Order: sequence, then C-alpha cells, then structure tokens
Amino acid sequence: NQDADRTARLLGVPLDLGANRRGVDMGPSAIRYADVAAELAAAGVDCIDDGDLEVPRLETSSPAPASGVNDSDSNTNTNSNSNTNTNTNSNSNSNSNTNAKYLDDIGGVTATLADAVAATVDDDTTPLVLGGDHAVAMGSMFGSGRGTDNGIGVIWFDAHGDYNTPATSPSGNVHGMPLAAAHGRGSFADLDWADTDAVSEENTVLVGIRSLDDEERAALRESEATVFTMREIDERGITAVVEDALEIATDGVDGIHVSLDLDWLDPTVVPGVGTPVRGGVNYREAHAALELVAERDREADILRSMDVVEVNPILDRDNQTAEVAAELAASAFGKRIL
Ligand code: HAR
Ligand code: MN
Ligand code: MN
Ligand code: MN
Repeated sequence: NQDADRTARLLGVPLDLGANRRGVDMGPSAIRYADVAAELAAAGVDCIDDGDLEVPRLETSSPAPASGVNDSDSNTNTNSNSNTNTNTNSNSNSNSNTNAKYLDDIGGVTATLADAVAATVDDDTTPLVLGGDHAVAMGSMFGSGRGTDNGIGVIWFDAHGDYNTPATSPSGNVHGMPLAAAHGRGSFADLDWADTDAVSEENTVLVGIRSLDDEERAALRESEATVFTMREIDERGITAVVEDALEIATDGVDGIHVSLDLDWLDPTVVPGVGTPVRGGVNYREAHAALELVAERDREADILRSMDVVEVNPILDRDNQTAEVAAELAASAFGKRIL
C-alpha cells in the first residue's frame, strides 16, 4: 500500500440516454467487476461504494423534451434506437433544445448526481463517478464546482471535443455536449439544472482531441479553453502536454475535475467504446498522464473529482476496456510503480 490519505467514493451512473449505442449503461458494473476497489486499494485509497444512481431507462423515455423551448418544426427523432443522423434542425435558433435527445431525463440525472458529488466533496472524500455515457460529466462538474469561490478547472481526456450545443449537434446525442453545457453555451445557459458558474472556461483543457464537428471546432477556437490535439502529443510527448494542461487547469481555481472518456485511448487498446476514433494515446501514455495528475495532487491537493465514462461492455473484449478504466483511475488516485 502507498501513502495516499484519500478516500474515494464510487458513484455509478448507468446512463445511456446521451449516447447512440446501447450498452454503455453497463459500464459501472463492468468497472466494478474489473475490481476498481482493489486497484484503488493498491493506490492506498480507501473506497466507499455508494452503488448506482437511479437512472431512467431508454425503453421508458421519450427522446423529445417533454416541454421544448421551441418544439415547432424541428427534428424530434422518434426512433430512439436509430444510429442514423436524421437531424434537419440546422437552421433552428439557439434557444431550441429539441435537437438534444432525452435532455429532460438527462437533466434530472445531472441534478441528482451533482448533489451527490457536492456532498461527497463536502465530506472530504473524492468522488469517482463511473459512467455511463459522457453526459454524466455534467453532474460531476456541477457538483464538484458547487460553492467554490473561484470555480474549478477541468482536464478533458477525450478523442472528441464534446463541445456541441443542441443547435450545433449533428447527432442530437447529449454525450457530445457536456463541456459546452459547463461553459453555458447556447441553450444550456437557460436550463436551470446547468450550473454555468461551476467550471472556469479559461481553466478548461482538452487533451488528445482528434474528432471535431465543424461548428464545434469553431466554437472551441473562439472559447477560452485550451485544446491540445493528438498533434501536440505527437510533437511534444504526453508528459510535456499534460504538465502544461495541469498548469493551465489549476491556475487560480479551487481544484480540478478530471474527466476520462475511454475513447481517448487508441481503439486497439480499448475496443469497448461506442464512438472509437483511430490514432489515440497508447496504454502507457494514458498511465503517464494520470500519474502526472496524481503527482501534482500530492504536491498541491488539486484533484477534487474524477469520472471514467463511455465503457461499453457489449462492444468490449474480455472486459479489457473496463480494466483499463479501473487501472487509470488508480493511477490518477496515486498508484505508483515504485
Ligand atoms: N461529435 C459527435 C456528436 O456530437 C460525436 C461525439 C460523441 N462521442 C463521444 N463523446 N463519445 O466523447 O455527435
Ligand atoms: Mn466524451
Ligand atoms: Mn469521446
Ligand atoms: Mn484532498
């Protein structure tokens, strides 16, 4: 055992309403089966498992908002299992939420999770949120930043920018929007469950990005967030990039949230993700990154909360993606080789 003085609280969120592939709702079970508790114990971390949040099932949910801000003429995809893009909503105004599937249900889950995360942080324990699709990160971030004087920074390890709004999303899938929600972009500014003060935009850093939609790219370029694409990792190496990310994310805030989308890694390492993109970081680069987070945390107590998301056991082989998720969480929480 190692010297960490940390207690982690596992919060499972079996949400798949934000994604277009079924199966990601089984992520929390798979990560527990991969023995995340033992991995954390090896990091010297005590682990309390709070079980799973109650989450609405896709079978009993409606993709259209119950009360859309503007539900007149736009796309309300009624085929919830469709993988095809039927969006015809490109000219809708920015107040429209009708192109964000299941947004009402997801908002309810977000509010519940945010309360749980805020209570955990208040209790001096560190939430480790087990997704679920990446929409769960909204609850993690809103809860983690609640009540802080200066807000929190975020490091977003992902292949994707997750910076669409309901008005720009090509898919309507909310897991492509959580970071835009945290920055209060588009119609997220009007939603009462979206806490637009929790996350500091200039302390937001995306790492390993390699897939952006056109409007999403434009929005990120004009935002105050820092984006390190795979190109920067190619040129400068993972450690230099993550050192910079930590510097930016922690500057002047009350700590950081680390959001780990497993599709950050190369699909050859993690087959169990719904939206794989070739050209991601390898196994050792991923560990190096999260070990640097832990190292900085030992120096300056920066890590407030973390989530691991987008593990899809249906698409996985021998639970290896869930195992990688558990191992990487342990690295972030202080597991060391020596
Ligand atoms: N950018 C695409 C969209 O918004 C796909 C993004 C979703 N995939 C994720 N998020 N797993 O990281 O639909
Ligand atoms: Mn993501
Ligand atoms: Mn992703
Ligand atoms: Mn602490």
